[in-house]
Amino acid sequence: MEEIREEKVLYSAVQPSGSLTIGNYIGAIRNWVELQSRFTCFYAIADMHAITVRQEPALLRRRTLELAALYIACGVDPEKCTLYVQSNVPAHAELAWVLNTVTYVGEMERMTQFKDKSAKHAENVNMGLMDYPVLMAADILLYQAHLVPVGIDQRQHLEITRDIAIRFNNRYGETFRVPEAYILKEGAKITSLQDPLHKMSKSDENPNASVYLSDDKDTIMRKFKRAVTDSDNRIVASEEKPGVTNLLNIYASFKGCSVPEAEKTFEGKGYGDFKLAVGETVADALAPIQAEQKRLLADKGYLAGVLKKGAETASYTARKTLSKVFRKVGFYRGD
Ligand code: ATP
Ligand code: LTN
Repeated sequence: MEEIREEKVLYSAVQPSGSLTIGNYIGAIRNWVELQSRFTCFYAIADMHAITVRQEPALLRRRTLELAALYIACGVDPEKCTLYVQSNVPAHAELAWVLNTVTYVGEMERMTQFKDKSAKHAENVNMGLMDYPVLMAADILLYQAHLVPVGIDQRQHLEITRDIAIRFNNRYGETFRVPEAYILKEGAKITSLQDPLHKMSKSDENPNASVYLSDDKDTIMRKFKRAVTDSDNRIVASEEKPGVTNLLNIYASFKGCSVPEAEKTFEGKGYGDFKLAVGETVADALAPIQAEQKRLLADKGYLAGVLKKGAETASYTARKTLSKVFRKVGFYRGD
């Protein structure tokens, strides 16, 4: 264990584009907490990515701070990792510009997320939306990251990041580490409570489909009570029972037990009791996180200090890579 520590660099980010769901928590942030004591971690709030779809400026600013508080409330420790806001480190935009020149328009047009978001925001298919993966590549490559913990939906962006890094290295000489996606199997996909064949998503239009980390106990209980299951009353995980399986996954994730252990707990019980227990478990787990987030948000000075220090640390590492890049491509540096 000791050997791995400090050696490998890990990078990840979430956009401050809406309230996070328990899917984001189980699939992403909770893992960050575990990984921060094993690796050198950079965790960012990707506000520059967020503006690729329209955002209300005041709301974006508020959500950025709320997300910082939420990371910390979930256990991300600013003493153990570098926590910062993407737009506070100008090197991201600077590197993205250079990387644009080794990326092809055709590649960007083929990205699944670009196609999905273009369809969803047909009135605003802006250059930033298309350039999203290049900015993400810049995020990761600036820190010479070995590993990028993300959910399965981000795999294609990681592939293009690797392609861009390899292409730049071939053209200009060894500059970037080629990163790898780090996708954990457990909890990689929490599904919608209303349509358990699809992923739970923070931008789902049906509020009953997702449990938000900010939901109060009554709301959580109501959403689980209405969760789609099936007509036979057995509480077992199987492919034919996606709704029940998802609830068992959620329960096991929050209780810290295995799915077979969860099945045992509910042997002989009905769906009513089961849903009640899942709701109680989630609400009990979220209550201290919510309280801590609220406490942190009341201390704006502390949060500002954490983010300032994070941006300074991140800038230091990012600048080193950026100087190397500028030298390699032939930018005049005055020496
Ligand atoms: P949107 O609905 O706007 O597409 P999202 O809920 O999919 O957002 P992202 O901001 O794209 O969330 O993702 C943040 C992180 O959370 C990513 O690493 C992503 O893979 C992970 N994640 C998102 N939803 C789930 C889910 N249902 N189960 C597991 N992990 C998830
Ligand atoms: N695209 C990611 C957020 C993101 C990210 C990153 C993730 C921006 N930059 C760098 C990993 C590494 C998302 O929407 N989940």
